[in-house]
Amino acid sequence: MMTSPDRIAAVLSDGNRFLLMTHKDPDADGIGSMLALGKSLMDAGKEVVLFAHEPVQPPLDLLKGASEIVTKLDFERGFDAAVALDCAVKGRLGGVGNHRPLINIDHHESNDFFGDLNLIETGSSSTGELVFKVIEAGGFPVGRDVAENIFAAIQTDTGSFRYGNTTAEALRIAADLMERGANPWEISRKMMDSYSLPRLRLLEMALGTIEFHHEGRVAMMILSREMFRRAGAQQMDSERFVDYPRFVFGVELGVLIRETDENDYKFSLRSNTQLNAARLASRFGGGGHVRAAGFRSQGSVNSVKDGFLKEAGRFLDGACG
Ligand SMILES: [Mn+2]
Repeated sequence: MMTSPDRIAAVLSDGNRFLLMTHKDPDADGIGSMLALGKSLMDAGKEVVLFAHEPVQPPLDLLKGASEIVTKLDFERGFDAAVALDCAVKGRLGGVGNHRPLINIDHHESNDFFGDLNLIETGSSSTGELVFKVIEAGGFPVGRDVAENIFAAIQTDTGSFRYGNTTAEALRIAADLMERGANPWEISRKMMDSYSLPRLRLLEMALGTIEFHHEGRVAMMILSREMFRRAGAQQMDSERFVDYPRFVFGVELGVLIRETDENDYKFSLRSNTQLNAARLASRFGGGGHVRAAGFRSQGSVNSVKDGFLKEAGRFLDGACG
């Protein structure tokens, strides 16, 4: 059952000690939402523990307050509630997801309402936007750092206010955040435009791998571990590369395949107009949003690729979707 921002704000008002977390391999929406809600609650006099599974990677480490995130938990003291942010399935929280009561705040179409309280709005641009609504409902403080982190969450999840999830409401909230001190130019330079040299090298290699299928309606980019090694790049450095194949005229579905381990691949899907990427990803045990989704697949590169292209073809032909 869906929980209102008011109800969640009331639980946060009543409690004193909270554990905040996001999914593994977090993005700016996950980390930005966590930092924003955390700082706002701290400014309201609450005790907050910010947890991530791994140390926060660049450029997310540039978000205000990122240095306060811990990767180990002291289990001696309990929490009044744990809050999972931007996480579609409980499995992506690991063991920390077992804390109760658990508040689930997210906007993924594939969210399965795993929390005790669930604020799930698939029409919301980002989890950051939902966090803003909870903060407003609770009357918790929105200082400059909070405004910046929510802005960063909305900006990155909407691809700088371009993707189909860009709503009038998201723009209104962004304007409100600007009035509270968020600077779009500064934040986008930090979060979107801060290419390291390894990222640029990796992009150069990635562009060379683009191939077209299904009469040019699917464009696919493949990154091997060897390419990451040669570029000196991290997984995070390939963020948003999947946009490049999608940008090509006539392409409906852009695909990025990343080799994460021996015979282990991570697929990122981006669709332009019709294809439901979340539904296509769910055929392979993944999920996400209508225009942006992903999944993992095991096997040789050719078998995972062929299996995917076959299913993608059925979706393009309108047999599914
Ligand atoms: Mn998100």
